[in-house]
Amino acid sequence: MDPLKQKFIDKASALKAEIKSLLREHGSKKVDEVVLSQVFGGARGIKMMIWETSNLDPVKGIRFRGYSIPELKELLPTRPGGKEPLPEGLFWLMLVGEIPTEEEVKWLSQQWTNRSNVPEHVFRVLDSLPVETHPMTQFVMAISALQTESCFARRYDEGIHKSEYWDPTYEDAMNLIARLPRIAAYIYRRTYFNGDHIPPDISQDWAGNFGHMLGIENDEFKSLMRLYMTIHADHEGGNASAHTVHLVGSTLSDPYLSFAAGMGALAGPLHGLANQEVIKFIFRMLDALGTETPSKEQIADYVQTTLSRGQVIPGYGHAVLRQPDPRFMAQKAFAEDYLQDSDIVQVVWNLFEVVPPILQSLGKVKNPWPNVDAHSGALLVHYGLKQYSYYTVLFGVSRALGVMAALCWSRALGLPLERPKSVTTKWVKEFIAEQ
Ligand code: FAM
Repeated sequence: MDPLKQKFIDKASALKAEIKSLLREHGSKKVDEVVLSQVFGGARGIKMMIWETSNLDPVKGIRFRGYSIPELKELLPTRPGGKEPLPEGLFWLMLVGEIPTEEEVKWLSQQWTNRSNVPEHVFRVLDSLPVETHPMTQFVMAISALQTESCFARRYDEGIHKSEYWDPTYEDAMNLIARLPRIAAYIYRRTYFNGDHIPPDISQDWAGNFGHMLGIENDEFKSLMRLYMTIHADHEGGNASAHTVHLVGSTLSDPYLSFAAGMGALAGPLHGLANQEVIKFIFRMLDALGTETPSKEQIADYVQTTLSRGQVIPGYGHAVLRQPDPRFMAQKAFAEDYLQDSDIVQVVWNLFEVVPPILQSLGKVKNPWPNVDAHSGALLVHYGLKQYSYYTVLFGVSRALGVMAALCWSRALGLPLERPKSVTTKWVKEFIAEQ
């Protein structure tokens, strides 16, 4: 058995036994109380699932297995001489809870290279779609087409014992992650470059090779891709894409179909599509103002006009966070290191000053601060990746790392079918009347 798989099942078996005795002793302890406004309000804050790979603190932001993004930048292996962490290292950490060595990360990079072959029929499915099909639609369809390769579906069909579900889930997770950059790059090149595809360079790491296949041969851009793929990977379990993968996976739908479903959730403008919406918002603002370098006053006016039209300011606000998103701050730090002089980055920084007080003044926005999506587009534009309809695909490739690691845990821990309770408003009225 491969060393990561062995490590994973050793850890998961130990935790499974621990959970069993924990539930035997404390299973009836109350962990939460639900009020009516939460039932009508998108289930905000209700503790209702297990997600081992990361945890989101409203003030401190995301912690991957307890580590903050600045800590990961210190601790995770990088390319020789590089500054940004390799996403391979984050996957290892999320899967087994340990910071990997350089050797272990090298091994994982090689594994993903070995597993990266995408069957021809997936490209044929993509090529049959109109080229103007939204890249996220193409992404979902390609992942669904790839489901023919699912080890889980095949083993289930053959009658696998439920104690072994984790094994083909791990295989599918590793194979899917390995194949995603090729699929995502294919979508980019067919949509915007007339199908002028770039073959993989197997000497590169996972994110570096992705950058190469996109066609942006720039070391700084590849560093950005390593950072981008690391910080977008996981945001605990309740966000829409992660929760969808978790829910669909709980039916024992295989990892490919579960991930495709999650990508449908990521494609919503209140979630992952916000990264395209932010840059669209910025481009439209610059267009409307007739300048690349608007003043803070001009930006403030434009923001107010947007709000008065009943539209949200994309990239701002969050269902859980109550401080500037550390993922925004990590990208800001990258921009401070590499591209201080970029006009579009300056616009993002001016928005960071202007938007929060305006949102605060509305009196209803719980978090006026920027989230991860407020910064990413400006960095991509700087390096020439200006086709913003594509941005959510990048987010999706990264998100696979977290949700696939978490899915391995769900199957190894034997988590059951998820099935919360819904009620009707009639039930609510009767409930109130009985109080
Ligand atoms: N601009 C204008 N209004 C906003 C706002 C924003 N950026 N963020 C929140 N609000 C409004 C919100 O629409 C709601 O108004 P109504 O009561 O009139 O419906 C009110 O403030 C209270 O909302 P909340 O409790 O503060 O936020 P929610 O938890 O309901 O929603 C978000 C959270 C993320 C959906 C919301 O802040 C939003 O729409 N932001 C813009 C879209 C965005 O950037 N999404 C990306 C989130 C990201 F981190 C990700 O998933 N990738």
